[in-house]
Amino acid sequence: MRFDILTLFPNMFASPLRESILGKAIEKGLIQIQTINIRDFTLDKHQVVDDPPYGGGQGMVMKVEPIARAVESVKSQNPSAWTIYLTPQGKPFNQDLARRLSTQPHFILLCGRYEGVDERVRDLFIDEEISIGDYVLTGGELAAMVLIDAVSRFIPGVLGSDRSAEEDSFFNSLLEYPQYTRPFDFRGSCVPEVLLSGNHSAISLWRRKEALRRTSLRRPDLLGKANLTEEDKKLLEEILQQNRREKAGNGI
Ligand code: 4FN
Repeated sequence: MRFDILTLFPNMFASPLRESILGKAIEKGLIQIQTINIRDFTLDKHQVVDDPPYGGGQGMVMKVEPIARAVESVKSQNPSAWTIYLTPQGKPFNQDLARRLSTQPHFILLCGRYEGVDERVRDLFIDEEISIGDYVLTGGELAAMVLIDAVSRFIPGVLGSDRSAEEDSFFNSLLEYPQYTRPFDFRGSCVPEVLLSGNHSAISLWRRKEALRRTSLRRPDLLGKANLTEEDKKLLEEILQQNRREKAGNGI
């Protein structure tokens, strides 16, 4: 899988994408990441990439011509590269979208700066607009890195050979269960006994219940998407009953 990143700040991408798992994936040739400086595609002496907006108003807008030439330079090598603009106006990024994108071999990722791009960039060059969340950023670069990280995990071989992005699919739609490692007793705070029991089915059941408990408490919206088994529904009922008892015990 190949990512061509169109940005005014190519140096931002150097370290974050070359450390750890993604760094290994690049070494193995599983992913290729190239940054393209939009400024290199200007034709004027001062290499101007921004201009004030028609109609007035605050800030600057990214000019269409340098972006057009940068996109076309990639497309001349591969006309079917999928071009994504990272923007707060895009469809919300999530794990389902990351999985769907992971079937594409080649992306062009356009990162905005200032007040964003001239609208004609969208009309003429963008296949899909994606947002990583509802907050104000200074640019689309960090959003592009989030997308690359989440999508690359789905490529076979990027995660260790003993691990795939879908392997944890039984748990993928839920928040994670609590994890512990040594020591058993840290300042009087101990590891739940079931995890030391060696009883694997009891451990699985405990983990499933804790994952369901956390999800129902912190992100009940995620339970709607999870395909819950009859066993899960029983566990959730136990959790709700437990919560009710605790409330009654505390309040009265
Ligand atoms: N952001 C909002 C409303 C209006 C503007 C912004 C904003 C960077 C070029 C876009 C932000 C968030 C998630 C790209 C935000 C993303 C960006 C993203 C992004 C500079 C113009 C800008 C209502 C969401 C708070 C700045 C809301 N995912 N403008 O952040 O690129 O990809």
